[in-house]
Amino acid sequence: MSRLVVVSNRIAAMEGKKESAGGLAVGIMDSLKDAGGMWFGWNGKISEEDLPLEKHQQDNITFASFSLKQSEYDQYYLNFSNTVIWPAFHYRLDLVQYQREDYDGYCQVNERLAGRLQPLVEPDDILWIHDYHLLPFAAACRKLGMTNRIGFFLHIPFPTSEIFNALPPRKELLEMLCEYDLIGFQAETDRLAFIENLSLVTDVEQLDDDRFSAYGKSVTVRVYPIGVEPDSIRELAEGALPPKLAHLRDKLNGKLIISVDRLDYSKGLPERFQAFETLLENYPQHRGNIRYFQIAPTSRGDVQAYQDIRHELETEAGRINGHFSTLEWTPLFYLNQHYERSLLMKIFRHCEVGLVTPLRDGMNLVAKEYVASQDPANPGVLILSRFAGAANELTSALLVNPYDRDGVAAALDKALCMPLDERISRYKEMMDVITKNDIVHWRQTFLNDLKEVPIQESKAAKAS
Ligand code: GDG
Repeated sequence: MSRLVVVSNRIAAMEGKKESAGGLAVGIMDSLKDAGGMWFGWNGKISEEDLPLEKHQQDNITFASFSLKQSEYDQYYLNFSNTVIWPAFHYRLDLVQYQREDYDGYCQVNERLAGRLQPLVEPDDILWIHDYHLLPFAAACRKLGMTNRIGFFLHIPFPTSEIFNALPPRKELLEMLCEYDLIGFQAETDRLAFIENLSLVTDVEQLDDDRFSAYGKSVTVRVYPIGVEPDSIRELAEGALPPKLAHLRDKLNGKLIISVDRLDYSKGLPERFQAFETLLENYPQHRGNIRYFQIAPTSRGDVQAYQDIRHELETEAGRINGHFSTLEWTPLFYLNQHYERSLLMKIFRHCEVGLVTPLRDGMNLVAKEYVASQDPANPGVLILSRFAGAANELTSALLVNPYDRDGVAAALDKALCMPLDERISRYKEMMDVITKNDIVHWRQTFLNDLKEVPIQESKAAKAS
């Protein structure tokens, strides 16, 4: 039986701590447990020596991880992945800093990783590659003569041509992507953008509804909206709040608004803080009666744009609290810390409003986690950016434009005042989708498709 080989930039540190791992890591682990196989990725270490792969075995899964040299980390991870692709794919061309040598380094790391993986892979293994760090990975494998089925899932948006055209290696990137047998996107808009971009740089023939031929290769392109694990989230959320938080909750005697995001400029945090300020200005009846918790653990702290946004938020939080706080009341708690997953889910359940307003987001799992954490008899209200992939499914959320601070403030007021029957009916509609399109559905549909999509003729010929 063919094994599954998952390749992602980082390997999740699982080792038995299932309850603290995020849904995506659990979803991938479960796929690996089903088929047996290997998870291959960076171990987070930097070393100038060519160290052997670090390997360990957990049941039927091998974890194989590599270290990076400082120059590889800089060019592949910091610069090309996180200062070119991430901002561009989130429509922030103003933050892109492109240098040809970073792109070369990015491709070389992909090639080196493919070379290290090759001896560990059997010809009938199925490879599932994750995310924007590894766009060229299949092309690197093909160069080595690997004919395995290789699928790719992009967790972030794929931009339209106005943006993608600005990337100097756009043609190379598209051609390399065509080396995958199956490409999965979060949303139909991403899928269409990929096909549009491809059609602009080369001749594309549509072979089937979702199968295309370009550059003499054929690739199937489908949408797989990623989901969460609603049962396990509900279990985590149902436990009691730790005493200190419960005390804080009881003391306020009002309603809580919660946001949880990696500290990232794509998540729209400054705009959200301003919308909250507009709420306090335009709807003074809420002053003293609500509190907004923003949890935002630091992420990619060695990229300048992430340091900038951190400073901006600290200033904004101080300014808003300075303006509106009283001796008895502080409106905004900004917590630049990482919390245990089980605690986060409990916090979600105790907050009347989930405020999720990214400027762009492939999906946004927090939106789904917030809903899945709620008490069905007394659920909170989700306010969701229409620019998150999740907005395609969670149409019963209060959908907002995150750039419109008056609109978001009005949605906050509506959410804070929403009657129970409306909250329940919106919650039920969203839970139906979250339950149907859960993480198990996501991984199973992707992997079943990957096993079944036609492979390329040239590869089939080589394999026979
Ligand atoms: C990328 C795409 C896509 C956050 N703070 C803490 C914490 N988290 C967890 C959340 C959630 C995850 O991190 C964040 O997932 P998101 O989907 O919201 O966003 P990205 O990290 O940008 O993820 C995104 C996703 O990939 C999956 O395809 O949805 O669009 O950008 O699970 O709960 N977890 C813990 N402590 C924290 O302080 N334990």
